[in-house]
Amino acid sequence: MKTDLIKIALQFQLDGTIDEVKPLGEGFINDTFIIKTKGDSPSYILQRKNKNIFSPIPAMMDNIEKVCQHIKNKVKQNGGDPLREAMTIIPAVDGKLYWLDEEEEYWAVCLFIEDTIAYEAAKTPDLAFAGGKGIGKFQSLVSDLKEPLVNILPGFHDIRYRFKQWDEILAKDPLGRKAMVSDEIAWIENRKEDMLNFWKLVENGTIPTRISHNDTKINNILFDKKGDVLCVIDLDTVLSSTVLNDFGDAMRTYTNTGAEDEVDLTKVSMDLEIFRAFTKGYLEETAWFLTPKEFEYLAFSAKYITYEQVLRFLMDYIDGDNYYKTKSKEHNLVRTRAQYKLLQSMEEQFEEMNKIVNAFATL
Ligand code: GN1
Ligand code: MG
Repeated sequence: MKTDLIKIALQFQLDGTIDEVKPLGEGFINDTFIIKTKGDSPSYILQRKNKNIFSPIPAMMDNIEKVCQHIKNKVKQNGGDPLREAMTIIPAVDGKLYWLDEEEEYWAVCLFIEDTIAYEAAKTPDLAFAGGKGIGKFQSLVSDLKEPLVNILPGFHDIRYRFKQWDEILAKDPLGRKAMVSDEIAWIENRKEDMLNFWKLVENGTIPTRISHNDTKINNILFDKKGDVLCVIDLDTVLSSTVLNDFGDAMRTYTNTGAEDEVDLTKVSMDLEIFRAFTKGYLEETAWFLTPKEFEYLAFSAKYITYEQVLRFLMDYIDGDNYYKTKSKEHNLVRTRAQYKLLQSMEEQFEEMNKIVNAFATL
């Protein structure tokens, strides 16, 4: 049955009269639409939230609302515009932060922020510097949020949990794809210990747990026309973990000279100048609260999250493409190889990356 998007949009407290509802963007997880209204009324973002991944959705929406309200209060105190510098969740007509349809699908709406740009790549150091400041500012703004968040994604960036999933999926091998990817499997196995050693420091508290975004890829940030970060979006994954996840995931996307699913691997590498610019912006906003251990592992976090992404794409490929939306049969494998090329490039430049972090850390 075709989903009646207008009917769904009408379940929310919107201003104005709906003109049209149409698909927006290319998210891998949720389905996203824009609700256009007539005249001067605002536009809205409508999302079908993926209940197979985020669970329970009502708790996720509560998390998002807590974070948004916290940021809005700070923005107001600083004389900013809370409707542009933070996401605004629009409740359903019954006051809930989501609407559950007859097919048990969860929908949520937020205000569309006009005159912004979302980038797929950081083409210039200036943009990377602004992105670093934006993510750093976000972390700094939520660093004193006292209200607890529900962990709706247990184990999200926890490599021990990912290895558990990995072992299960390799044992099942539902489509018999395992035999075709023995090189790729070795990429994962060879680095297992290194990754677990890092994660142990998070588990034993040597690296602190703080509120973090956990999905800081470049297109989850809205820039204004001047090139500054206006607002961090896609807050579905906000939870308590290490803030290094955010630095690492940003570096995975900002520094990549190719696409996440690049077929021509000669195009994929880590751009050290972009790394330098992002790190500078990020540390300008976060150096005041980061501990020496967090500084020490900043560069490593880029390798960690990129490695995790190689694992997640490969695991989804072997599992039969159940998690990420794919455009072709081999899409997850293409993504695996492209992310692995990026990981290798980071490994080659690791010493330089550490030097950059150290240079800014001592400023
Ligand atoms: C997903 O939802 P989106 O496209 O912003 C994924 C991230 C991955 C990313 C890979 C909840 O992000 O963890 O890094 O794809 N989000 C979830 O591009 O799994
Ligand atoms: Mg997104």
